[in-house]
Amino acid sequence: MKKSGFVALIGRPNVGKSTFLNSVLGLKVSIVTDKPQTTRDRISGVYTDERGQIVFVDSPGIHDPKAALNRYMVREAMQAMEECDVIIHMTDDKMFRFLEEEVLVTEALARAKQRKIFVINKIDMMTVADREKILEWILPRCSYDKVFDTNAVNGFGLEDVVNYLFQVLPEGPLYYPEDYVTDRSERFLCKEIIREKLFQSLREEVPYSVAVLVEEMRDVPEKNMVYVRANIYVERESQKGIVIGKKGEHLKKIGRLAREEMEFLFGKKVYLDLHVKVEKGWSRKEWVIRRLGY
Ligand SMILES: Nc1nc2c(ncn2[C@@H]2O[C@H](COP(=O)(O)OP(=O)(O)OP(=O)(O)O)[C@@H](O)[C@H]2O)c(=O)[nH]1
Ligand SMILES: [Mg+2]
Repeated sequence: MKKSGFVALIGRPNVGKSTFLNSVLGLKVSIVTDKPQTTRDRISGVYTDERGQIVFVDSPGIHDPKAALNRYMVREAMQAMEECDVIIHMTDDKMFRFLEEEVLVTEALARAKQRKIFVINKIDMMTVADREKILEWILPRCSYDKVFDTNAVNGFGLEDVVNYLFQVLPEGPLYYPEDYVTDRSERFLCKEIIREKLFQSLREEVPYSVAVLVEEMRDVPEKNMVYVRANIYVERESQKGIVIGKKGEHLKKIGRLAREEMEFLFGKKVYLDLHVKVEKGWSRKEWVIRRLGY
């Protein structure tokens, strides 16, 4: 009999949840940037070996949601937590700087009945004393079955987490085929790749005003190529100018970076057709975020 189950990655924004998922899988399924609130949706990443299958569910960082988009993000995180067998609560070296968000995470965790493990990520950024301070604060507030130290970038500690999960998960079926890595479609991955390049290169409020929708995606067999047409939505006319850049240079750069990554993903040439549109104040409107896929 094999082991299997669902494991939710929960934490404040920017602690390294998506990096952790990609590192465990050895494959990028969830986008990563140096900015908080990068991930907006739940994304499953499926890890399979001879012991069984772990379905990791990456989730948006928990924060105080003000706009409609942010409420959607936090709902996604809460749902990931409800539907899992084990919760990984991840934190990082900036915990005390963003303590209000950490409190939101621990409050949500206190309501969850599942087995919880605490992962102190970015251990490379901490002293032994920093680590102790984190544990002193967290342990009286929440009960964990186990604590792990990790560096999600270089992979330190990840194997220990996976080994432990296989110990505690129940016997069960493989939920997905053995070669399956994510529940998300190629269309979704394309939209996220474009959003990652935008998120990485834009500043201040602009990344948070960006949404991407893939309008068309089709194979062009005679050219052994994939054609992708996507719209980039921003909230204001001035942001459209920023995304396009002087003489279109910025949009061209985004397009090149995204196309290269899609070509790697699909193993063939990609023609990427990008358009920028203004959808006034979209992130604050419940009905518009739904139209944009949230
Ligand atoms: N030094 C160091 N940096 C890390 C580590 N893990 C992740 N990072 C960096 O932390 C930043 C945030 O990583 P993400 O994986 O996007 O974080 P996240 O928790 O998914 O963030 P949200 O999606 O915004 O909630 C990136 O710049 C990563 O390269 C680590 O162990 N050590
Ligand atoms: Mg993330």
